[in-house]
Amino acid sequence: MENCIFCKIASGEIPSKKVYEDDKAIAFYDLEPQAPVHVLIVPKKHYDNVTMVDDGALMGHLMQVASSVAEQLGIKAGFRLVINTGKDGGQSVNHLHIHLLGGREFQWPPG
Ligand code: DGP
Repeated sequence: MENCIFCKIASGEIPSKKVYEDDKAIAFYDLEPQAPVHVLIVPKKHYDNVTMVDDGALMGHLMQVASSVAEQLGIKAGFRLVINTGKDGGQSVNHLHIHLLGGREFQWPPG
């Protein structure tokens, strides 16, 4: 997808602080961290958002990657996974991504 920042990060055209990569997904630190640990798990294939995904196995894989990155980064007390979707969901980058947030206690309900 032309002019998609996460496609460019996935292809290596734009550098990122990578914590995990395989043939389907990449995980890297968020540029604007909202918690002591804030990583984005991103499929290499472009989907505008979660409503566009037609591949349940890929979604399952992304969740497994998120869980194993949490373990890799030592977030033992718990973590939060977030998929912002659309305008009201607060999505600012239109390439599906899962936020992995940890290293502090979170509130509920979210803001
Ligand atoms: P969202 O608002 O859910 O679409 O989250 C997008 C996140 O992406 C936001 O937390 C900031 C992060 N972000 C935007 N541009 C870049 C970038 O170029 N590099 C990295 N590492 N993160 C980015």
